[in-house]
Amino acid sequence: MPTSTLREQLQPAIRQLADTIESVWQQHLELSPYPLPAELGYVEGRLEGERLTIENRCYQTPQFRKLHLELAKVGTGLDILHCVMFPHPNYALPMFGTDLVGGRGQISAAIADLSPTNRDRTLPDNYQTQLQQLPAAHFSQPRELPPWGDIFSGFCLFIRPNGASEETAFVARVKGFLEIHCQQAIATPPTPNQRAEILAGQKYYCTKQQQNDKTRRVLEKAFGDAWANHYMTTVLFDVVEE
Ligand code: BLA
Repeated sequence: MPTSTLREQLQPAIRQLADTIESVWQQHLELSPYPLPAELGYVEGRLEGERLTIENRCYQTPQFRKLHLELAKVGTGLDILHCVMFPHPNYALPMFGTDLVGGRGQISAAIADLSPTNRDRTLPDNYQTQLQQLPAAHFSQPRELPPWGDIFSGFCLFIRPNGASEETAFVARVKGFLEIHCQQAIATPPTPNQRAEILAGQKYYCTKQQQNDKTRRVLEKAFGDAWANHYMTTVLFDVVEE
């Protein structure tokens, strides 16, 4: 996969996480291109006189409808990584999501989770067992989830990393989440009769994520309200009836 020029300009932790996500995907999954509308692959807007650049990478696999990795830069002050893995609705799998937001040498928000989307909103036993076996990591500045954050599991990690060592530890733990998820996904047989429940769970997840005003505000200021809403509901957190 080509390394982008935007990626080279982003904070080291964001570059490390982007490289890690793509290498775990390549190692474990059968990737094919995901057809994103051409005008949404690379987008530029202006935020209060500063340029917002967005670069999207999207794939699909037999188990996943959409793997989305987005890198964004707002002027010189704000770097963003966003990633979500949307399972096909015939696979009873949780949603992997991560967001890293940083500016001026510091990551202010680092969040990652495997979020259950089944009716009772619990992770499958195999996931729980494997997640419990990941090496323990300590972070000095945990952050509190916003009110819409009831979609996240008990394994959700939401911190403000303190320095390079905590950034590295965050990336390592997210790599652990991803490896567990990819291994479980390829070992999970499809369950065609759970489509409605799986789609309802994914819809709930997306509806909650669309309530993130901090993301919405950044997009609105650069591109306007209508474009921001379109982008949040069709690219970042789209719900499909497939
Ligand atoms: C927080 N997301 C944020 C913040 C900004 C963005 C500016 C505030 C940072 C801070 O409080 O320190 C902005 N994030 C973006 C933008 C994009 C983006 C513009 O992805 C895309 C272009 N968000 C996700 C995913 C998760 C997520 C997949 O996209 C979780 C799996 C979570 N982001 C998330 C949470 C917060 C956040 C929980 C904190 C929200 C709050 O404190 O209110």
